[in-house]
Amino acid sequence: MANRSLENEELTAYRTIFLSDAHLGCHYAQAESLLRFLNRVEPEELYIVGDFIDGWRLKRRWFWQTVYVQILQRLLHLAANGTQIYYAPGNHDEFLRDFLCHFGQITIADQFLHQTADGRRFVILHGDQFDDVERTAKWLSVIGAFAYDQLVLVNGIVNQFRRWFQLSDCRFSSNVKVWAKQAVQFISDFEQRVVCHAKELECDGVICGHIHVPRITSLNGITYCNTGDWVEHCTALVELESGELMLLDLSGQIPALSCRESRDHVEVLEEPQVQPVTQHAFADGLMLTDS
Ligand SMILES: [Mn+2]
Repeated sequence: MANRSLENEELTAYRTIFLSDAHLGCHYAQAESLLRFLNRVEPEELYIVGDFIDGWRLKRRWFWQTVYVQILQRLLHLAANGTQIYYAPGNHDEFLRDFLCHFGQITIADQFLHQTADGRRFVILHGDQFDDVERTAKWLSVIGAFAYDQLVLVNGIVNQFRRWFQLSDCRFSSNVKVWAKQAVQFISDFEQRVVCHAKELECDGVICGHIHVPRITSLNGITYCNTGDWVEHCTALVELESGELMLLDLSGQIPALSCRESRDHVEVLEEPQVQPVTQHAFADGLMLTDS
């Protein structure tokens, strides 16, 4: 299947949009692409699934661009026009975990429950809570984040050379992660843990971010969705009016366009189950949303 970019295509009306790991404040954040995407959508609900702002980076060296302000302005504009915005902070923007609140159209909570139009219940959270390295050896995670940044930098330089020779870009930093056997084991453990969490909450699925590996699949009968990121990929998970979930690739760099068009990367979701409508309520740090 040929790669297609959504850059210049008309985007359909989405009921809900889920995105994560924009890492604003990091030099490699693809903030312009994110702004272009946000300018073209007006969902009923927008979930920001953590690591939207890179507090670790900003603490080391303040790096703030006009485009970040434009992104925040666009989010406020969406909220003013009726979009409900739900923000589940991640490890890089964990400072927001001290500000769990609900004001107007914007809610910040550790995790949310979302019900799709076809009645399935999903737990929404960043996912670092289920990353063993993050929980037990944070220093290792900080070194890992630094090494990752360097890898993205080298990858950018290599791609610059490749473009001179009219070769397509390669995604070296993702590949290094995927080639390493331990990394594969890490991703699989992570996915199993978040899926267990969804099962414990009697949800049909989980939507998370954190590991920068965009994916929709079914694991042990639970739908696992990872929104990807806006550093290496430009991906967002969207819910259509029917309740169907799709992974969008806004860069055209990976062949994951939609459920129907690339089964290799994104699987079609199974038959929906009808669930009772949940109410807005806080319960043990879990925010329930009523749609
Ligand atoms: Mn993270």
